[in-house]
Amino acid sequence: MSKVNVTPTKTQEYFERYMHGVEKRNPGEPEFVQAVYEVASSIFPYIADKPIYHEMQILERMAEPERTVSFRVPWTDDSGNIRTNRGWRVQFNSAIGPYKGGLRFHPTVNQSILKFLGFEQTFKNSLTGLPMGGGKGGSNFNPKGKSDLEVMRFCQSFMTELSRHIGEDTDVPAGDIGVGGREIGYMFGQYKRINNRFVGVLTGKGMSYGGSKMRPEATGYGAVFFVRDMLQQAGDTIEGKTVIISGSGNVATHAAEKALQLGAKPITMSDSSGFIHCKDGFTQEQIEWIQVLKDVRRGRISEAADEFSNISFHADSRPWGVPGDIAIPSATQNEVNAEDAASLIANGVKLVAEAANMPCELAAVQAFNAAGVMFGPAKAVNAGGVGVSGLEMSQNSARMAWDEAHLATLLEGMMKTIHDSCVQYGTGPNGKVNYLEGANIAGFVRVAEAMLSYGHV
Ligand code: NDP
Ligand code: 2IT
Repeated sequence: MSKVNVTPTKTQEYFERYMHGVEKRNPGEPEFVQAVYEVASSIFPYIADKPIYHEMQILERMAEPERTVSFRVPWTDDSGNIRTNRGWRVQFNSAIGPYKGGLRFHPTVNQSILKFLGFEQTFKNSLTGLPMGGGKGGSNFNPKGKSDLEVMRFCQSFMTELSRHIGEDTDVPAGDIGVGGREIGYMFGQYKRINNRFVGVLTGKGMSYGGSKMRPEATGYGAVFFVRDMLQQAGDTIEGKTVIISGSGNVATHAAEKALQLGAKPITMSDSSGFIHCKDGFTQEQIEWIQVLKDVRRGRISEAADEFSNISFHADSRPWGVPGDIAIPSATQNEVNAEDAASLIANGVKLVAEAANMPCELAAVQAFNAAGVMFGPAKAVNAGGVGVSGLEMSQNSARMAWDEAHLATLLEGMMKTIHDSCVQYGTGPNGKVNYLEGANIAGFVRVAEAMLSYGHV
């Protein structure tokens, strides 16, 4: 074991050397390098006076997945053609519990994106306080335009291969982009059939077969609870604030719903074809209509403007040019760039909360910080989803189903605890909270302690 004598002045040099190594070992994986950069830039200053972390190579080990499997997923389309996709599971870190994290089905999925998501998931899951390691998986399969039967055949083939790598105490996948209740149902059914065991191997299941109340709502609701807690910490309130949301899937629609319930005014949503704007603020009826449009009818967001006269559609653009108090990006990674950030800042945005994973490019985050805009990082803001997944695992192990009111209380409490951990680790000498640093450090500490206990593994 090499002895390293670290002084704060050496921190930048160590950080740069570390990032150089990460880039060299992960060629062609810009999203993964971006995620490591963001975490490591908070952790290096934190461990500058804690040489044990350097001696034990904790950050070096954290940036290497414990295991990555990739596999062929053959399936037959409705015309009888054999199609081939690629599937992956990145089992990133199991220091504090079984690998846990979603599955994404989207044509852009590749190893870099799944590694960034698995890396982030490790720290996010740690923040929840529950015993869950980090993992992520998925496929470059595009569910758009596929029939239900095609999606079923794909999910069954995907699970036939994935099933040998997962288990209720080993690795517990869930949903993410392109994977919702329908896909989880097909995959759980196939796992059960192959293994002849009814266990909590997936979360986000339907209520009739082991799903948890509040799991569908958890990510979006949790994100808005976190926003409310950030505002409260700053002596402000969410009531009356206009909220700009991107995306129109599970996370976005539930964020809009909770914002409305807490007295705020959600005014935009989007999909990959453009965004919709409702100056009056979406009503509950409109939000539910959009949920059915996207999750059941699988239509385009422009249809909302055809249906409601107070909603306008803006093709091929994102909502960041619309004035508002709070922005909650809830679609995908790198959907807010420096230019978008400049426009949000010019329009007077007070708070940006990442409900999607890494939706803000680094330059955008830096711009928000420089402008004094409060910034809530994804691993804290969207942790309610995996948090309630953890509670679904507990209920499955105990063969119990808790009621909705109990789970709603647990979710709200969990978000407050995560908020307070960010405050504990992220408050600077000026009394201002840097939530990005706070979340990174608080998430890191627990995983690092466990890794130190295990020795050189
Ligand atoms: P959904 O599949 O339910 O919805 C995704 C939404 O984002 C859709 O409106 C989709 O539009 C849009 N979108 C996806 N990719 C792109 C893209 N490349 N460009 C523009 N728009 C895009 O996914 P979720 O709501 O579950 O996930 C949204 C984000 O939240 C992701 O970053 C995910 O990782 C994160 N997240 C999800 C959690 C969960 O519990 N589901 C938990 C924590 C984080 P379209 O329909 O046109 O494709
Ligand atoms: O990014 C995420 O936290 C998720 N997609 C949810 C993961 C989970 O296991 O519920």
